[in-house]
Amino acid sequence: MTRIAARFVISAAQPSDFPPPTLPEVAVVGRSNVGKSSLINALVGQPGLARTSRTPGRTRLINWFEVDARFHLVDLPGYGYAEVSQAMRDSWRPLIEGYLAGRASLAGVLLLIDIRRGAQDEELDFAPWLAERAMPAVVALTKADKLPKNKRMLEIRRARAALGLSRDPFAVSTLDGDGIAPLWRAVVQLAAQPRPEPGPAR
Ligand SMILES: Nc1nc2c(ncn2[C@@H]2O[C@H](COP(=O)(O)OP(=O)(O)O)[C@@H](O)[C@H]2O)c(=O)[nH]1
Ligand SMILES: [Mg+2]
Repeated sequence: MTRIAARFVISAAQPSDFPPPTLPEVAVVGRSNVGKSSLINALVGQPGLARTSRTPGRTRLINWFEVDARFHLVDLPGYGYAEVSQAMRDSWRPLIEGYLAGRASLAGVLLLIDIRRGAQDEELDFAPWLAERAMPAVVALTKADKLPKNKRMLEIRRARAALGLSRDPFAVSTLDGDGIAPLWRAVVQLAAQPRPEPGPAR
């Protein structure tokens, strides 16, 4: 595999800090601790690029990474972590939803779901929200190494049915690298595909 040149661009806590929408973006979305940062590192092959954490709910910032000077991977703060205060969740929601709804350069979303938990309320709400906005999305089930291969297949089918996907979600593991290469190809495709109706510039 050719080496991918990825670098950290900027962190933002509010829209006024977002970088200019110069490159197409793929936003990585999912519950806190689902493996967003680990997956970004695995996809670009740079272990220390995005900060991973054993303490769920720590990231409150949106982090931009530039990939091969062609597109941005965007690490969004995780939702749905119970031990985070209501006030903090109230401040996250407008940031994340504002980003997703208004970012002109957003080419698509990579939605991550822990393979052992499957799609829950947040994902079941989020999938139609994306569909209503005609937002291209790729779904990946993370931490596949936690399940034997036959159980993975079952969870792939279950998530596909629950979310009404037109194709199987990817099953990936950053631990053993399973599924990373095919997911990477899908992410690159997502980034290369212009959106039919871009929203207002932000
Ligand atoms: N077993 C396993 N653990 C993982 C995998 N990916 C991430 N983790 C672990 O899950 C925890 C949360 O990962 P992180 O990437 O920080 O999640 P984020 O909060 O969604 O960004 C860390 O302890 C990771 O080491 C995986 O594929 N397999
Ligand atoms: Mg993270």
